[in-house]
Amino acid sequence: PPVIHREDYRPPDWLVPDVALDFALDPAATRVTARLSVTRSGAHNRPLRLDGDGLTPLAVRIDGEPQADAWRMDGAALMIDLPGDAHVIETEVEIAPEKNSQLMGLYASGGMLCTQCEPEGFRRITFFPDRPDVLSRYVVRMEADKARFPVLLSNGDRTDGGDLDDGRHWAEWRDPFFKPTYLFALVAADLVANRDSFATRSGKEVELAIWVKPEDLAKTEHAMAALKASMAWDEKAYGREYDLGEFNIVAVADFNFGAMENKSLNIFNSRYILADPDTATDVDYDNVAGVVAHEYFHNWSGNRVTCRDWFQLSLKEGFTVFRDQSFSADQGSAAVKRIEDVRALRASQFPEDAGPLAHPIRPESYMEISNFYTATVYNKGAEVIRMLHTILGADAFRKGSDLYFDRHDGQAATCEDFVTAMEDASGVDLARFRLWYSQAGTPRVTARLEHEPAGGQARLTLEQGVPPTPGQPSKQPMPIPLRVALYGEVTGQTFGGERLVMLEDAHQEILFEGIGERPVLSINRGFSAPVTVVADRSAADLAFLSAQDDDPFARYEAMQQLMVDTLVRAVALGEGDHRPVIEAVQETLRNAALDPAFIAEAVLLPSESFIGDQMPVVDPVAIHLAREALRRDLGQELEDEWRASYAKTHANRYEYTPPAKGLRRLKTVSLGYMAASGAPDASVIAFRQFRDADNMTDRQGALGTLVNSQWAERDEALKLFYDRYRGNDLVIDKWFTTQALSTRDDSVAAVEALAGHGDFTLANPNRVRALVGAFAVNQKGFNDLSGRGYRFLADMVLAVDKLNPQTAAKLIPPLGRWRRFDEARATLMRAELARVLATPGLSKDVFEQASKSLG
Ligand code: HT7
Ligand code: ZN
Repeated sequence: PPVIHREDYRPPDWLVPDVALDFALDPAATRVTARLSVTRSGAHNRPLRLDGDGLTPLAVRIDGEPQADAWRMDGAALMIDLPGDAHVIETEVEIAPEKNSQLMGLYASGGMLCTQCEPEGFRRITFFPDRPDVLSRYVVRMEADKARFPVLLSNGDRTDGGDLDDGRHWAEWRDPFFKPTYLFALVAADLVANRDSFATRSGKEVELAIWVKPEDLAKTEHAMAALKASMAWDEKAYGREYDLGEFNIVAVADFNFGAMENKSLNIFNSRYILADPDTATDVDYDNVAGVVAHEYFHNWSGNRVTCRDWFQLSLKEGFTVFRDQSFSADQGSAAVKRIEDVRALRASQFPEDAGPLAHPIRPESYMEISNFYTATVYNKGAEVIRMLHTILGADAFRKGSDLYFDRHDGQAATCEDFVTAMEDASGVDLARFRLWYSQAGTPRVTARLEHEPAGGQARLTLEQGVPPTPGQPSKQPMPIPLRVALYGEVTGQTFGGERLVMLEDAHQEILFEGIGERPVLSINRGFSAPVTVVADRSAADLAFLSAQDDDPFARYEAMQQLMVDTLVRAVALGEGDHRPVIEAVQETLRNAALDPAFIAEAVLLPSESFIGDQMPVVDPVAIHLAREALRRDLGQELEDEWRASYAKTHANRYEYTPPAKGLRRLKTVSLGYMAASGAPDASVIAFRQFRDADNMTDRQGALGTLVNSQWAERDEALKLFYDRYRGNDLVIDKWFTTQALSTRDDSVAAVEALAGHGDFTLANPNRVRALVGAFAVNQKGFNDLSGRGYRFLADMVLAVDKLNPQTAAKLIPPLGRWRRFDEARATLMRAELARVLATPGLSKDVFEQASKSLG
């Protein structure tokens, strides 16, 4: 497949200021008539190129005249030579939504018809210049069978509609805002709405509606509350008001991603809309609010100001993730939210940055853009925006975002435009900061602190290096903002509080004066930069920080580092000294001043995959054994504390509030340690929590512990869970995932068997991710030396690719980690990648990921 390069960008030859679309909707055969007003842009005589994908033109008219030979096909695109500078082009095509298993373009899901156009799905609906820098005003007319599809929605406001003969009806929608194709949406369905309204700060009333199946209506309250909170937050935090009279959200069961920010008609994967206490965990509730906020915030960061080309994806995604993270931090514990976000970054983005698929947040090339909706573009992109916020300060950052929105409203902009606006508004030179957009790889910062007691000085020596990544063998030093504090080891006080150190060079020294006692280094507080810090601090210093640091993230980080150091040593030597970790965890558990939600995060051991990331060669079995041994010792040595903590958190009636969530989290974490201790009554306690739970957080928490065990109650719990929720797809997804993540020795066999279960289907991306995606992060099961895990994944990639290439391609990265493993596993993984690549008829999505992964 051809490779597209960022440097080859050329502005469009033809613009399409206005478009009228007419849909005669039918799942088997939908007729699409498109009327495009096109205008030549610049002085050239190049033809009009209308992208298409799988379309055959049934009619082409130019200025009302049918044309037989004034056009030609160039591959899948329709090319028309036009004499004048402005014309009206009409095309007609027929598409079959019910045969669309890729879920891109117009497709059928659960009896409804809906669209997904980002990034290049619009060309599967009609011929059009399908690129984000062609902005148009849309008028959409659609007609459909009224009984099957009583609800007809599109972007903007509904302007007209009525009944037709033969039981059909029609509706017309107009969107006054110029938008690119990827923000177009249409829904025809039999749904009901949770309706509400929101008064903007300038007094405009916005009608809100969340459309779902009738049986799901009661599960939309949380999403509606989140939507209204997001609308208010964007006004307050960024001065951004909503701009239309309607805002619709539709929940869909089959969806390739989390949700889509189509102008005023957001379409959501139903897992990010539906929530009630019986079926959704606290994490699900948080995700619903976060994704609702994310899509709503795109109305400004993405829609009003969009992207010039897909290389600029992080312009809207990185910024919008930063905005949704800030929103969520404001809704509950900011400290816990930061810990969760950093954990997610380390779980998905750091490995990406260290592997064969590494790319800068603004990539330089791609074969298939869908492969670049990555943790790097989204999450590292958000960290880059966060660093700007840290470097400029909140006020200058806000001036910069105001300038960016004002300057580029209605335009398709670039990452460069964003940085320039920040620079212009703040007066801060960001020339070198731009390296964060062009260089891939996670910078590694080493820090050494030396104390000269006689002179009362401390010297902090910092060095940075960015590892080589594909296509970038050597890198320049980047500006890295590090929030730093020095603590007196005896007094427990900081010397002068926190300071922001800008590490600009490869090597830098910072002198601290007035340091009268041995200082302990607290660095990268709040995770101020997305880097790996190697600070060579003793176990005693880390324990001290885990108990004393006044920055909650730094406190958490110190505990994690202590645990990682202990585990890495244990893997290398076969045994380790668990005492320092046990004492530090005990101190945290006993600290009544701490938020239970924070305690629950702080006492959790790092994941097996994160431990592996710290080692030259990953040994999944040794890591699992070392981690389990530490879990067991923590469980046994602190048994009284876990029991006390469980008892304290147990007797709680369900409510969805930050304190109640924290107690639930600590309860299940305590249960896990009680089980790890081998306490004979742990199975009874776990089963009781499972059986008596009045909410899904407690039920699933207990099920996770049961599923990892050899207890007799395990199978009974799985059966009870399945029987209770049979038919509820989102909960049955949890049933699959919990088993896919099991740490038992039989997990590969269990997952293979589950792929043959009657409820497993390759057609639904949520189900594929729930079983196959989850299993691929199960370090022990997936990396089974038999190679069965790798074979299973490759088989699934090939099977899913026939239906849905985007979903198939997303399953590949775990196989690309072969360089990190021993020779035997690496050989097995490479063989599976080679087998995938040798398969005829591969999609370009899978080809790109598999070929890059094989290297
Ligand atoms: N901007 C949206 C991206 C998206 C997407 C990308 C590829 C394939 C399907 C997709 N559905 C939605 C989601 C977001 O970031 O808000
Ligand atoms: Zn987004």
